[in-house]
Amino acid sequence: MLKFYHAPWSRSSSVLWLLEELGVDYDLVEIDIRQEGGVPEDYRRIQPSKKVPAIDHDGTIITERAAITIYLADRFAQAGLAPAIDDPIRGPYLTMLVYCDAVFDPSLSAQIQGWTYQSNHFAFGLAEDMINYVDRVLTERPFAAGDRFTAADTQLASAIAYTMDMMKALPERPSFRAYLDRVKDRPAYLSAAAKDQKMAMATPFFQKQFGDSSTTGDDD
Ligand SMILES: N[C@@H](CCC(=O)N[C@@H](CS)C(=O)NCC(=O)O)C(=O)O
Repeated sequence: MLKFYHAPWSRSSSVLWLLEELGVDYDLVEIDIRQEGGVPEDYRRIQPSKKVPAIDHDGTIITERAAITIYLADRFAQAGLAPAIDDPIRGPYLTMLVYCDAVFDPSLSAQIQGWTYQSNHFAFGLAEDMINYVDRVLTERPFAAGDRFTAADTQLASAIAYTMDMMKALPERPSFRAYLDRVKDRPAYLSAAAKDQKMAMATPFFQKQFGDSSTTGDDD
């Protein structure tokens, strides 16, 4: 049995997309990370920092989004989203997949927080270097690892879509836009997005957010 611990519109949304791509059965356990008072303490036995995503596959718990993505793509290899060990794109695949959480996410978060530092102060380096590197990668090849869609794209495209389109933190670059255009009509992407939206709109946090804004709109 595969249990997936998830919160809509969060970093675990890339894993939801991956699960849809893989076409496997899973039980979704929703963790309301935005609830008042925080995530209940008993979730810590699944994820040590009480974060999503996490999975429990036949009793084995796996945490950390990159590890979960590698695990699922390899374990359900019939979907063809994990380049084989001897595939020439296995190296770029692992690099980009891990890069998303080890460099993209923390360096951009540091920039959003307004941190001032030098590249050698932190393992993830500078956001500016990350942005130029991802731009170069996506100018040189159509997908994260090479010429075909892999599980690394569920990570990279989710990261770009969220930070460029929703947060407006990642600068718009033609390579980023063209890349999102290449993945946005995938049936698994669309079905994951629809599931996520439905779940998000059923959470008190987003109901309050969107409810409040529509009330404001009525008053105008
Ligand atoms: N290192 C974790 C980070 C996951 C993470 O940051 N998850 C966020 C969702 S966007 C979370 O659960 N936040 C809830 C909290 O910090 O209380 C991973 O890669 O899986």
